[in-house]
Amino acid sequence: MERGAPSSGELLEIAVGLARDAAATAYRMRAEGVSVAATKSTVTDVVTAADRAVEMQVLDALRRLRPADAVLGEEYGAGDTEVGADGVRWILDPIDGTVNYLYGLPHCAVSLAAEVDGEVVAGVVRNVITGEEWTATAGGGAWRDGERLRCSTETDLGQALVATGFGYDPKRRAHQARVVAELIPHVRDIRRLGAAALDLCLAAEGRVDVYYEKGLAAWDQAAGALVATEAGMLVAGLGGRPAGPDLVIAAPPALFAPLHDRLADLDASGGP
Ligand code: LIP
Repeated sequence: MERGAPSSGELLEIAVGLARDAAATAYRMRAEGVSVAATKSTVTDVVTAADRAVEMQVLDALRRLRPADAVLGEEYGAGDTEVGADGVRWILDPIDGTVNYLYGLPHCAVSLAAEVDGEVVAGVVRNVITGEEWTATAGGGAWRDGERLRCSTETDLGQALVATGFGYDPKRRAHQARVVAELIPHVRDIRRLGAAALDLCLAAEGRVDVYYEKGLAAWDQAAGALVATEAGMLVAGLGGRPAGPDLVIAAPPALFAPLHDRLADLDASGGP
């Protein structure tokens, strides 16, 4: 960590404060009524006024608190190669699970991670509706509401509850559905909850055993992946690659290889 960079604890404190304010704004705007402001990659890839308002709120606050830092946000981007003077970049998903938010399903969250010199060192995921809050720092463990988290101890893939998701592109969805159809006879069951950041946090505390998904952006998984890792999970892609848009796999050590190999056989990182 470069001299002058704040500690991961200091970055987490900033992240938690901003995430709580952001979640409060998203909650209020939901109560006031929410509608689709625009669509992005496909007609089902929606953005609401709340996604934009929350991102602007966090961006403005970071510009006040840490003007030299870079911010990569889902809605306004910011040129993801820029980092600030002391190597800090923030990675923000203002509302992960936007479709759930639109439909009023209580599985949507503000996700904010702090990266120093390319390594995510602090992260918070706050459920907008339930108020549940997961936090982690690199080497400092994963926590929810003051309780230290440990992932599932399941060792049999056949008994594993698997969370996963589908993209917005119909061709990709068809490929992902084929993978799920082939996988489902070999696991306990599948859960499609609709927000990667929360899915990773639920996996971190064993409310599902494993999670995988193709097509995630950095903002979908940065904070949740740190929470999962600090709870004892292995979080990676296929073939020794890091977790990324090709595939994110999060599993306890005993389940990582069997899940990895099954997903590799099913070409889970392939398709459109
Ligand atoms: C969502 C992810 C989810 C995925 C959805 C979507 P968004 O992010 O969190 O895991 O299955 O297709 O990408 O669009 O709500 O920020």
